[in-house]
Amino acid sequence: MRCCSGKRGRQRWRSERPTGDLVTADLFADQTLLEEEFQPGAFLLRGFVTSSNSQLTAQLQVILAEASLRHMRTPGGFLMSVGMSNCGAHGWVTDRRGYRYDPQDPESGRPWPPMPAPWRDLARGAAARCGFAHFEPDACLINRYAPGARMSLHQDKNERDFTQPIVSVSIGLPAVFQFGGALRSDKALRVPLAHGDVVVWGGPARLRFHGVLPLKDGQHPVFGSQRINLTFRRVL
Ligand code: MD6
Ligand code: FE
Repeated sequence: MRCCSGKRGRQRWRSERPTGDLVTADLFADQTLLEEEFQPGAFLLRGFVTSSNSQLTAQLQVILAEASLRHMRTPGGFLMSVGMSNCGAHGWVTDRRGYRYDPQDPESGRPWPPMPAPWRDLARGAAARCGFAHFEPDACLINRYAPGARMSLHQDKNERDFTQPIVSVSIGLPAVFQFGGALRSDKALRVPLAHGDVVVWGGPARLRFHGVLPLKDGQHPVFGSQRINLTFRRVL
């Protein structure tokens, strides 16, 4: 496994995080690597989220009151098991006409709610940590997984500039992220994601197929029986 910032071949442990907020241990007892480049261009930052759960809850509440979660239809007509909404200048939508970004919520005809500044800062910080210094997200897709919900293997390719990474934040119940290859049929790696983990995805990994296995039932002490995923992108 390679490290995600600085020189290749060097691993970075939580004690090296510049924030200095976690100085208790170099390693977890199980030697879990906290930051790793699990495939070239794909980075996992475990526990990178520092916002409190009450901040996250309040920010989500504001956005979802304005643009509620909904199950969108794929161009092929299937109803997605994941509930979705957006914030920021552009929102990802799908319907019978196809996948695209829309500056307005098609359900309300209004612009999507603004992206909270702490969310934008979190996404920029995670990207910078992985070598993507100038990431300025203009879209944040909010995905809500109830137990059983899944996301089948897909590529993220509705954005204009593939030199820009995607930053993905996991909240609530754990999930298994699938990370495949350049073809849908390529064998996929399974990456467990927990509350507070961030995945940064760019460079040679940018167009890899990826997905999420059906969410296992469970209870998160704050977020209950669901997983929320925030994916930050640069659309235009
Ligand atoms: C999810 N994530 O984790 C779905 N795409 O709920 C994605 O589809 C995704 O996490 C691109 C990069 C990172 C991701
Ligand atoms: Fe994706």
